[in-house]
Amino acid sequence: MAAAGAATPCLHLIFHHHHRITATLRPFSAIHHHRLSLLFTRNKHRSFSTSPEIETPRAGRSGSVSSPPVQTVDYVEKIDVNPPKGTRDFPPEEMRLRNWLFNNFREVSRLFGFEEVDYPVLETEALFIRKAGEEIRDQLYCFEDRGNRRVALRPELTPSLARLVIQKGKSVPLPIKWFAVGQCWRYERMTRGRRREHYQWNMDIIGVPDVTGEAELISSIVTFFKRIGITVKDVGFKISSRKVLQEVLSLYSVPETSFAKACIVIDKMGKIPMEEIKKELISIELSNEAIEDLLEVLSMKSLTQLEEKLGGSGEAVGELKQLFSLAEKFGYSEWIQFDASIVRGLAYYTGIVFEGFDREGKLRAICGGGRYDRLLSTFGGDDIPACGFGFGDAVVIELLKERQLLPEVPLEVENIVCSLDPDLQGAAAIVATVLRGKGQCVDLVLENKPLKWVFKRAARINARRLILVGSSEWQRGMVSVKILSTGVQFEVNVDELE
Ligand code: 4HR
Repeated sequence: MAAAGAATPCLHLIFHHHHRITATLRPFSAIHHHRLSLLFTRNKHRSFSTSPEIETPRAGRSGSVSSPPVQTVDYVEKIDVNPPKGTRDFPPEEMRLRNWLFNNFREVSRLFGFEEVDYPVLETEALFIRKAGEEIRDQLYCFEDRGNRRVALRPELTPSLARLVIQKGKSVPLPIKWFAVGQCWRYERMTRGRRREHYQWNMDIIGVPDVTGEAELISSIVTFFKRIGITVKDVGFKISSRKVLQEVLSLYSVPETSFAKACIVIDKMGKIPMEEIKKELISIELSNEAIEDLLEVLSMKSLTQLEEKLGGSGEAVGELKQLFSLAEKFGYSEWIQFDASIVRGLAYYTGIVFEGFDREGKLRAICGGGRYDRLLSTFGGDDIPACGFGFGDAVVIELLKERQLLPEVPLEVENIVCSLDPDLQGAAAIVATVLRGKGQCVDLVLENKPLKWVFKRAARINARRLILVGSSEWQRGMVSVKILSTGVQFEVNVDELE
């Protein structure tokens, strides 16, 4: 290292809070000596920390600009190489698996005629504030931005969809059939190693009031499962309707505002003690009588049993029957079962609700969805009947692992191009460009490497062909092509490469 006082310029990295790094070129002599020893100490495993007394002065600190001061350090320590708590990196193998999964999401959505959409990961907090006591609200990853706006990382995609549908207004013809695959966030203070982000696949139908909508959505998920090798032996769907609860509660003059709250409480059954559930139901003005009746209905697993209780003329039974009848036509009857205990944990569902579960009962719900006919008016828009589902990226991967159905997704670069001489690096670039122009994937060897190294790399990237650029062939406008599966080798004119 240059001696202190010498005028050797050095890259001076300043790590700021809020993930900003600035780099300035300063002469070494300008840096205080005791800090110098902390520059580029890459092998010392000191943890990175900020030093509050070292701050860059910022304009307006005394009042006019109210964003928080940015803390800086002017030494470089080895950073924590792990991603932030609860988040994941996707190195190449994981990224290939993720792309495989997402491609299946996308291909199935397109099979059903849905259009892809996306929204910002960051939304205004107000979009996600509902007053029904949902878990999603308690875990909202929200904060104030530097312009004092309350914002949140989206915990789900449906509110953004609703926002966009209202924004588009009458300019979009109904029904809308949209799908999205997006990262969603949650923030739990108590993180028992739990993840804070996941990707969710959503399909939504806006403008269809009939259960044909829900039937179509379930059909698309069944299609997806089949495509990835998951069968009716592995998973099923439990289906109910919130109208079942509505019809029971309507017998007991329960306030309208208690309905969503009751659903959120009931969704916690099996997760918290029954005594807690009852207490919470009493606190939202349900009588003991109503609670008893509710619990009786919630235990029902057959539609005939439900019909005996509620009668055959109500909407709940009617819609459920229609859905089971449509399932026969779609061909997925075996995949679905009525289960009155399914209510789902989101406040906005109004009708049919469903969830995908693994039949071994080891995993959390794989996906879930339902009808939400009144969400738009909660944002000040005109209501349009709607239904949709969310399908996370994590549980299905666990299931595939469990069933040993996880695919090998190999890296596939068809061609590896290599010059046999440093002077032919340009020629190799020409060859690679010709091939890429014809849509062929090429890994171009960018340094002079021994052939042994090239073969090893070819094997790693699963190349089918090795293209060698040697001087005698190149002088004739030719290259050597070796088919790696057979070892067959021949010469080809550069323009005739396919
Ligand atoms: C989850 C939900 C919402 C956001 C982030 C995560 Br991880 C897990 O179900």
